[in-house]
Amino acid sequence: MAARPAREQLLTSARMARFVAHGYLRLNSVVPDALNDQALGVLAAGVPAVPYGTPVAEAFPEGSFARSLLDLPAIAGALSSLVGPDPTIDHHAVHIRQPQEGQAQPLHGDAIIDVRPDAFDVQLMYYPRAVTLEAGGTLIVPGSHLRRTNESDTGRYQNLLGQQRMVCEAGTVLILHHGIWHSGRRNDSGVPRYMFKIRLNPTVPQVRLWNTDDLGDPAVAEELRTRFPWYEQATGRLELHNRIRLWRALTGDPSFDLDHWVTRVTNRPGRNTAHT
Ligand SMILES: O=C(O)CCC(=O)C(=O)O
Repeated sequence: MAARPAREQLLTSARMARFVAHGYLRLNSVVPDALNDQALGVLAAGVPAVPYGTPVAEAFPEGSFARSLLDLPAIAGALSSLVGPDPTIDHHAVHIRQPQEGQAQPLHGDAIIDVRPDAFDVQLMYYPRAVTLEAGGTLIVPGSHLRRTNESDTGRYQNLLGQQRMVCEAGTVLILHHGIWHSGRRNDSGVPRYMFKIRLNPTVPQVRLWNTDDLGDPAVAEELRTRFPWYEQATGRLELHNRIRLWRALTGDPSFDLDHWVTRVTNRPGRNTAHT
């Protein structure tokens, strides 16, 4: 990728904590019109596949549409904060939902059960045209990303409280934790819905890659405590536990906690609990 983004383009700790709680980050209208206009032709023609693990610079050479997209400062800053300086391509795909196509995807996560407690991939979803409620925007379930499910086994769930339908202006980008439950909805509008997805794998430990100046800000813990309306009373607490564990990994601070959730259940006197 391009040179390391300027510090002011990196995410703050509060925004990282928000990503850890919500499982996504939304960047409204960050792609300029000229690139959005170019996108339609590029996406309609198809973007050639690359093998798993291809470095971004090799997959998308300087001057290519996809590279220009990833090098936009707001996008480069967010990606660098989440997956580090030189991610590789897992895969990418153009998703065009045709007008009146009559079907939606079932709810799914883009992985079989993924047991990594201290690493994650991100999926960038880019919408070059405005997406209306009727136009088959991506549905996401905030806060679902750390619940370990097996790909499309969530497909039988419908209309979870707090789910979000992607309605956005042209040039909007979502950056998702790979585990988040999502699906492409039915396009009932009269225009195609375009989306370009790129999944990126980190190549460095995801530790303090963002702007950590505000790490001690109370806003961090506040973000991490977010509860979502679809959470169960008890199992919802497990999500706090999962987030604390991820935050420990991301900050390299094995003592971080919220109200002793993890401290309590890892208290095994006399044993090394550094990695629990
Ligand atoms: O088309 C969409 O909005 C979602 C596509 C999708 O679910 C995926 O790429 O995994």
